[in-house]
Amino acid sequence: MRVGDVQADLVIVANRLPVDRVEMPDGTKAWRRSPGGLVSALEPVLRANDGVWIGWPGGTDEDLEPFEDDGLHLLPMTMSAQDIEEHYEGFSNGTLWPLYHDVVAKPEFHREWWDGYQRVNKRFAEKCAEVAAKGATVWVQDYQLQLVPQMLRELRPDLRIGFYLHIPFPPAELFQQVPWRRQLLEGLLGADLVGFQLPQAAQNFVRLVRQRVGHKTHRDLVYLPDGRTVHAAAFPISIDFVGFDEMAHDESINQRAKEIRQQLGDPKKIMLGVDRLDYTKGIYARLRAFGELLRDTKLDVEDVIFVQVAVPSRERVEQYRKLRDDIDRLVGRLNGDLGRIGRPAISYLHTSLPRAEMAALYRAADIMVVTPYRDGMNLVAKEYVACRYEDDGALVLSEFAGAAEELRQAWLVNPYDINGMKAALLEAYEAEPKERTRRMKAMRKQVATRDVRHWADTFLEELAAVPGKHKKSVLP
Ligand code: GDG
Repeated sequence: MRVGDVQADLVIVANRLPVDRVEMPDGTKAWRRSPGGLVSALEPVLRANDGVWIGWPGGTDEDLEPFEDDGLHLLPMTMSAQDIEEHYEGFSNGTLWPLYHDVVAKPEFHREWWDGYQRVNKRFAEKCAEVAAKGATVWVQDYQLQLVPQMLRELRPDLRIGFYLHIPFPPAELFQQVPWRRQLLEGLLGADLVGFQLPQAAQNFVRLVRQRVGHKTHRDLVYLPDGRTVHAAAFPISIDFVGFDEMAHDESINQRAKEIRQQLGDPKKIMLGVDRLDYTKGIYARLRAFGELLRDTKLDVEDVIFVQVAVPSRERVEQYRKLRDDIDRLVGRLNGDLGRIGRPAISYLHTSLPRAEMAALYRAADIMVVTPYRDGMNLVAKEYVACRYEDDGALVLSEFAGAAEELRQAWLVNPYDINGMKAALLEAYEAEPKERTRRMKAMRKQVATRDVRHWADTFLEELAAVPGKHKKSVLP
């Protein structure tokens, strides 16, 4: 297939391409693969079907030709500064993101943002309509593109369209706030299959469609007046378990894990948090809980250190800048009040790390602390589990992360309950090795069987089963 005049049988549409545009030291531009789980899950399917991935490569106003990267056909979408401000930073991350995460922060509603959201969704839908072969399968990803399914169906009724939401779908009481709630629901109803992380989210969606759009529904099916049915169901996303397990066994990674422990001053125990610096992730409350355990002398800086990696994220959005300042101040205060020479309470890194370094940290950490206020799934929790091939280590996990539905043997906490979090951190810290092993074994079994391949396969199988003219399966 030549990418210039593509007619693809499988099209992935996502806000971002699986590669980033980076500037080399000599000023030239190059592509760097973003090593996400989504990419490794979709790569085999994309290859087997000679598929195309449509998305924004980062940067503004750069018109780029379709190109091939390591056998993947990529189709970059151009975004202007205004598109980014209104569609991406505005409606996607200033309105939908906080609203869909239980209004942890206050969502803002601006009509210009909505205009930008519609405009960008339309462009993605048009591009997709151009490149999809007759009867092709299209898989639209995430909250930035909720209008694409309907826009695309209007242009190309022959396509089989799936949509997957990576973040939570809120209860009706919250969703109702959006002035454009009906348009969003109708946008999603353009798909044949709408996938969510959890069954509760699929139920929220079907209930809202019944109440707000007035369509007939039965369990997880929506009946449209034109005779089409839309299926809403849960497909919990996961990770490349084998890939992480292999990386965790790597000699150099284990060597690096030992070195990290030494560099931290050989503490008895290392606690670890790894998150995008996002207000949904509960970083502030978690560090406070840890600080109080030190202050109450339940823990001692001679024995334990908390390593927090906060990956820079959405830095142009005001709420994210404020969060960064708040956490900077808290870490400074805790280290100032509770640390000793060469023994800080918290080792704080505001940076993104190479994958190998992440794996080494997972290997080094005795207790992984994942305490979001709300999270669609949380892959970090699953990655930690996948790296603990000796069945040791403890996971402290928020009840409000999608992952808590599967990782029942974690020390589950309510992140709003600081005392509860303190108790769970302490329990995980003091747990007998036998108890940790029992829990970790069960969790590893879960993640090993329900990996990201399973996620992609079940979604695409279900999509292929939707009644219609197109009978061909897209699985390799
Ligand atoms: C959204 C939903 C849902 C993190 N720091 C570095 C790094 N990472 C990688 C992790 C992990 C991924 O980024 C983060 O995924 P999460 O699931 O934890 O969180 P979100 O970014 O909020 O993802 C979430 C997910 O979509 C998938 O559907 O689970 O609920 O919010 O894979 O390893 N990777 C590298 N360096 C870092 O510093 N290389």
